[in-house]
Amino acid sequence: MIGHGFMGAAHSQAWRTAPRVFALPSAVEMSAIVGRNEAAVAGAAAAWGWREAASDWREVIARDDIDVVDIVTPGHSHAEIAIAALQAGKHVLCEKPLANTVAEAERMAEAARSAAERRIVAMLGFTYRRVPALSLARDLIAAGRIGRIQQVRAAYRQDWLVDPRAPLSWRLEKDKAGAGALGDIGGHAVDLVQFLTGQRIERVTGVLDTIVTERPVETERVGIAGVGGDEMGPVTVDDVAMFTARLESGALAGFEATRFATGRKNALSVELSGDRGAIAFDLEDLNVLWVYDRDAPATEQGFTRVVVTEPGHPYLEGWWPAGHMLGYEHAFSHQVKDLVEGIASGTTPAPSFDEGLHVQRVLAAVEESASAEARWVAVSAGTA
Ligand code: SOE
Repeated sequence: MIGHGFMGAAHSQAWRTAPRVFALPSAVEMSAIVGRNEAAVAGAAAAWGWREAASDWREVIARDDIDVVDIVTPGHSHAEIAIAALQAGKHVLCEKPLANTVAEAERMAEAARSAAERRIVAMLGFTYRRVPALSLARDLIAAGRIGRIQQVRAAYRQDWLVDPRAPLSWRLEKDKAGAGALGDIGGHAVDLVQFLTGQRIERVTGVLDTIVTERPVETERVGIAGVGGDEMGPVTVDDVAMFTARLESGALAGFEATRFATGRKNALSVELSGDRGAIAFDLEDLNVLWVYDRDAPATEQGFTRVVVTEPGHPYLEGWWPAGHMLGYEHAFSHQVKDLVEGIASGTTPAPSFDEGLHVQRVLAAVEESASAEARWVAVSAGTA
């Protein structure tokens, strides 16, 4: 594993747990975790169960006893590490976003395509696809249960930046994060809509906003928000992104990504309206899927609350007896399960780097639209 922040913890827990919960085709050994801060990476290795801590990722990926490289660093280093690892013949799991720019993402996708010819797997960590309720939603939609999708609403709302004194952590620096709410959480919403509908986004129009333009420079990294001092620095990314998109089918989707939704902690919500029914989900209630069936009798119309905790539901076979809930961390174990199975069979589990590249292109198109002055159309006063 390269990196040892919040995502390092989430992925480490999954590497430890998945082999205990699911019957995997290969054994998992947590060999080495890599970071530049020697004391911090040694602490992470001890806390999360990695056999050794190391400081040079190039040395580690060159080793014969390493088969898989899991990249959990900020986006600006993904391309260099992932391409080097694939070229060294290692399977790669890369945390989202695939990269910070379309150019980097294109090079990564190319490296993944050529690695696939050698049965080397490159998987991207849009982990929410593996929340059981969302996997179930995808299955229902693919089976035609809501018919032709005519409209989609997707939002990822958090509020950890509402406080103007919240420090300037790396997620607010364009050179490290690539984009703000748009790239960090808007990318999840884009991936999810494309995953659920099975359709790509073809066109977008959007606006971006930075509500707090200066923040205290981070003095200590703690969690995602960090700790700030007296020195101030500029915020170089968006706080809020709102955009509309056309899917391949022509259906319209509305998106919002924000860290300023006061009171919303981790609310990734999606609602898909079809001509036979509808499906709705909110990550803040992640064991539940709302399903609406237009064919139900008129006297029984309404969204049905499906509790996704039964052994027949996706990924539930490995966990608790029927009716027992899962949380945020479980989807990471599902990701490890699918990755290890993919490696054993020589097939890349979705999402592939190509899918990540398309998400990157969507985000870049939103940025381009947001920077084009022509997008604003004044509403004329009129007389009627
Ligand atoms: C912070 O916005 C964050 O941790 C994202 O970086 C993750 O991708 C998301 O899963 C939760 O929120």
